[in-house]
Amino acid sequence: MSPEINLEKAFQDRIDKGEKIEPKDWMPEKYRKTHIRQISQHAHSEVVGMLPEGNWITRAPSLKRKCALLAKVQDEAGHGLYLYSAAETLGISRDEMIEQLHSGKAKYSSIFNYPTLSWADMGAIGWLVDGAAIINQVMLTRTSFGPYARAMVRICKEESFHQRQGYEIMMVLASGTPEQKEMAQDALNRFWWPSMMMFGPRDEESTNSELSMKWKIKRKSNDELRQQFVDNSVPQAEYLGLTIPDPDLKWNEERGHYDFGDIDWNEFWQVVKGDGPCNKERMEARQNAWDNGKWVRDAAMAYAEKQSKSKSIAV
Ligand code: FAQ
Repeated sequence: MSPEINLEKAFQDRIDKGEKIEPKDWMPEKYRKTHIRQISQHAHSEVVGMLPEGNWITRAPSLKRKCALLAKVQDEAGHGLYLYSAAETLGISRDEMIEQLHSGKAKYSSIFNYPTLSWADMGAIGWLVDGAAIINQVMLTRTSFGPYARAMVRICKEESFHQRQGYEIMMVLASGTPEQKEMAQDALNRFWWPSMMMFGPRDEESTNSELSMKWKIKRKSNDELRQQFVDNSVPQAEYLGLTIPDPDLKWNEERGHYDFGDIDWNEFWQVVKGDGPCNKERMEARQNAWDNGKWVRDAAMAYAEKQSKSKSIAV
């Protein structure tokens, strides 16, 4: 057996035993690359995900709502930072990851390319988008790469606060005036299908799943997680007195799950490929933030250099 095959076998044995892989451990090049791809895309999603909600901070209906939304958006920046740091342990720099986002080489979640048209969208995002994110991310707290799994523990706790604040906004609107209830229903109508798409393509079209399952990066498939999301969301919508916009949604006694209608995969791929309602606007906002923040990065670097020079003189 060649030394490379031996290493691969020992690596797979560790994964099968449920051991965590740490940054300095030997790993197949493809495992390293897959993690850089997934973790950096996840980080980009958190950072781009701040934009649709940031849009509503100045227009939140009360001081209490403004504080909660501000805290949520700040948490998302924090999630981006933990995740960029976890990816950096695999030998890629933050600058390279940002460059890949700006050039379109790296993706970010399709969901953040939809506009936020009313205050109810803040409720729908918290309830559905964070709800979908938690289902996917609880699985990731047990992923095989140590720094990613550990980052996900704290992220999941914060996402669960986000989900509750969103659902509470929906509860208040859904039990408010007829106009408020209508706003809540409209937000559900617009965010339901894009939230279903967050889990990625159907299993048979998920190109990365086979290896990711073998390496326990993913522990449940895209379709399994999507089903879990539907099963969780239906009673929540019923409690709100709102209707999920899917005429084919019905309980299947035999499967013990809800059946649901077809997802528009053409729309999904169009959005992923850069042609969704807000892709251009989102990338412009990120590029501008990067350009306008250059003086801050330069000043921080100059300060760090000055500090290290004065330390070396003192020694
Ligand atoms: N959007 O082979 P698969 C959040 C791509 S965080 C865009 O199944 P994989 C918090 C995929 O990259 C939300 N692209 O891929 C928050 C691949 O292309 P590639 C983000 C997508 O990686 C809430 C191709 O399709 N969460 O919401 C999408 O095995 C509120 C084939 O797909 C994460 O990133 C999509 N929806 O499974 C923030 C979690 N789906 O890369 C603010 C970590 C698939 O080969 C406000 N990521 N693609 O060129 C994951 O768990 C996985 O990466 C999946 C996709 C499940 C997203």
